Amino acid sequence: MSETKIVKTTCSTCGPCCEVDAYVKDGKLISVEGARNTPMQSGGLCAKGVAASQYVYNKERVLYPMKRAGRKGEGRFERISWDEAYDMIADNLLRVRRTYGAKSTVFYAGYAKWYRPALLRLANAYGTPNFCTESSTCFQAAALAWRSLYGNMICRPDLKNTKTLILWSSNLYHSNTPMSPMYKDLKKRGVKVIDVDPRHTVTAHDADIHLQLIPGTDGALALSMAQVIIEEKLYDREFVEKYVYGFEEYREYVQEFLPQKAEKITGVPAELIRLAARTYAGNGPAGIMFSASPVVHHINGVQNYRAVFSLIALTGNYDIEGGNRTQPGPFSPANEFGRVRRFDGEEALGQREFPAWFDLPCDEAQCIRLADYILDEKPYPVKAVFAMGLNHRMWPKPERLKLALEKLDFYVNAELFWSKSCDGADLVLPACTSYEREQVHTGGGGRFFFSNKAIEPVGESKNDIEIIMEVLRRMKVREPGIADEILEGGYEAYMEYILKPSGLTLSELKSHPKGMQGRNLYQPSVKTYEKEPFHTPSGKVEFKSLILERYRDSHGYSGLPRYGDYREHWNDFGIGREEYPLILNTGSRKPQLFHSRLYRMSWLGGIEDVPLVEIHPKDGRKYGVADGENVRITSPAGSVTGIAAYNNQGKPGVVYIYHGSPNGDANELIHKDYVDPISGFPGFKGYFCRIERTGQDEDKV
Ligand SMILES: Nc1nc2c(c(=O)[nH]1)N[C@H]1C(S)=C(S)[C@@H](COP(=O)(O)OP(=O)(O)OC[C@H]3O[C@@H](n4cnc5c(=O)[nH]c(N)nc54)[C@H](O)[C@@H]3O)O[C@H]1N2
Ligand SMILES: Nc1nc2c(c(=O)[nH]1)N[C@H]1C(S)=C(S)[C@@H](COP(=O)(O)OP(=O)(O)OC[C@H]3O[C@@H](n4cnc5c(=O)[nH]c(N)nc54)[C@H](O)[C@@H]3O)O[C@H]1N2
Ligand code: SF4
Ligand SMILES: [Mo]
Repeated sequence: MSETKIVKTTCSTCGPCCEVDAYVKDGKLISVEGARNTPMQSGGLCAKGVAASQYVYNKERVLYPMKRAGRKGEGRFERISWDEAYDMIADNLLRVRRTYGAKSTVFYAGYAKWYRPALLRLANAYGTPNFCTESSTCFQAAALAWRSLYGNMICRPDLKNTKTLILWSSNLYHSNTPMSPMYKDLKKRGVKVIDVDPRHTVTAHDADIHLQLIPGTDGALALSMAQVIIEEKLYDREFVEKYVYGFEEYREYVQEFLPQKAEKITGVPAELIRLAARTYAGNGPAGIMFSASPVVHHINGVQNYRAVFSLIALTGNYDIEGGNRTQPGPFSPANEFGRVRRFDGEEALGQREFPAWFDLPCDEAQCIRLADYILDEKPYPVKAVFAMGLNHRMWPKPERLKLALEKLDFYVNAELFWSKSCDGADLVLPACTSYEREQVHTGGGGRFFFSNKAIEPVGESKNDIEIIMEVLRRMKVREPGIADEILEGGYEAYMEYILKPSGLTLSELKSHPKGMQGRNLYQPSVKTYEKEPFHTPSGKVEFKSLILERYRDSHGYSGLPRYGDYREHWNDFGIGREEYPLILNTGSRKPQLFHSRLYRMSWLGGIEDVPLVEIHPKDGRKYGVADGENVRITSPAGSVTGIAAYNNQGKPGVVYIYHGSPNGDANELIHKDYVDPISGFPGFKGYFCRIERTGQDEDKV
């Protein structure tokens, strides 16, 4: 019998890549705990992380390269060797490139971030502008809103020095558990917290002021706060005069949002709007924490966030200690690595519909309409998709995308699990988890650490970057022009490459389980704008965006952060509002779920094996639905069944459902064209529905 050994490694079941101690016996992962004796780790772990063994040894893991053996979509596959798989990929991708041009191939990455720079390199070497990721629904719209104002990367709040913090839609106890100790520290330090959230969440519970707005009315709330701040002369006149473009028009526009009027739109009492405005502007320095998704999961999401982000410059909280600061560089060269999309003047997917996405600029294409591009062959044919972690459940009307993928000439998906998105593929490749590979990580503040391989890869699964590297090599043999020095060097050399700017070597890092401090490339600084102009067309913070103005006539964009209420726009989408009286909000995070991927784990997914339809008890009574009853939710785009769960965290009038369930996907309820015209992000959190009993409750007992 062998001893149980503890391996220092990382969990990457979701985003943060937490350091963990893996307990391994006889080559098997027994259990996982939060890392001990490691900076910033407490030994604790979130619910998803604790369930690691169910993740790694899940019966749905893809074990071998599998080639389609039946009709497309039929789901019959046969095992082949890696060698055959690589040849098949190289031959087919090159065939599509020769026949239709490189842009007809999409390289796609789902929500796993670590291999993206390498995949982008592969896309660049191949020559397609269509490198796409899950960011077609996440983060990029917030980044776009920010860049339209400030011209740089989103500036995060300086939590160490802030006196007031607005959490503008961020339920970090559920969505970012590793941040919760920070939140507790803020409270201990006496920082005033304002939480903007339609639900009284655990995070809202700890806030000093909770602005419980109707989903998607964030823009009206922010404009109203601006109105108070300007009216009461709480704004930073000097900063505004020197550095802001479009202030006069903005000042005039915000007059339309007196708190009494904003109360009617947002549902937030006028007095609370005033209090929040005075606290944010008067108890500085103050920061705003943004989220990658809820505000921009609305059809006016970009403008709503523009209105929110304007408050930072208005109050002079931009790039000062305790405000929202330009990053001193996270010192993570791994992030910088390869992050430039090669364009060569080729039209990328999404460029016609969402031109600001590209002007602002973004390093990937916008693939929210991927199903349309494949089915309509417009603006040009899309014939191949090389995907790593493509899950069709991310998109609105996922079944439509699933069918579209079956129409492709060639579709490969590298996956941990056999998801329904694999059924339509020509080839499915087994990828491994973080427990089965080595990886160099860049932590905060220039700290690097090495994640060991805790166990051998399950089945014949491989590390995604090694797969990418071999695909490149096989293409190069056939087509020598397809080359990339870094990808050709092998995975060890790749890790060395990432480390290079830090001055550390891989062998040093491997022998320091607690990690090491690398050379600091960037010095923190404040008020960078005193030294260089803003990277916007005017060189100033653009309350009126000149890039958005470019598309006023062609796309109807407005340079000002104009508030458009989705509840007034239902007509544009052919929706009869009386038939769908409730607002539908899908995907607010739950601690035990992560999009579509964790339902298959009984410890986690078992809590919700069919979708829970969270409804306020008042609405339950109004629509004749009891707690626990089987219900049908119907929207103008579709219908899904689930179980009614009374919940009074939100206000009456809104129904909340988590997405991605194999037993009723809320995304089937969202119309494919219900998107923000600027970003292309779907209105996941502000659509319309009705609820009714299915009358099938007897079946349950
Ligand atoms: N209704 C609604 N829809 C939403 C949202 C919402 O709030 N509401 N949120 C949106 C947002 S913000 C996001 S980010 C997206 C996320 O959407 P997705 O990125 O599709 O997220 P997942 O469902 O986790 O699917 C990712 C797939 O990658 C696989 N995978 C995980 N790790 C690896 C790996 O290391 N290698 C490989 N090859 N595969 C891996 C997983 O098994 C999974 O099948 O969903 C969006 N969709
Ligand atoms: N456990 C878990 N953690 C996750 C994920 C997961 O799937 N599961 N997904 C990860 C990903 S991809 C992302 S993008 C992040 C998202 O991280 P968060 O944004 O923190 O997560 P959410 O729960 O989607 O949204 C936060 C809060 O926004 C509120 N909200 C909903 N609609 C609106 C609105 O219109 N306006 C405002 N102001 N608030 C609104 C919700 O009530 C919720 O409490 O979470 C990440 N972390
Ligand atoms: S938050 Fe939880 S699931 Fe996500 S990486 Fe950390 S431990 Fe793993
Ligand atoms: Mo996301």
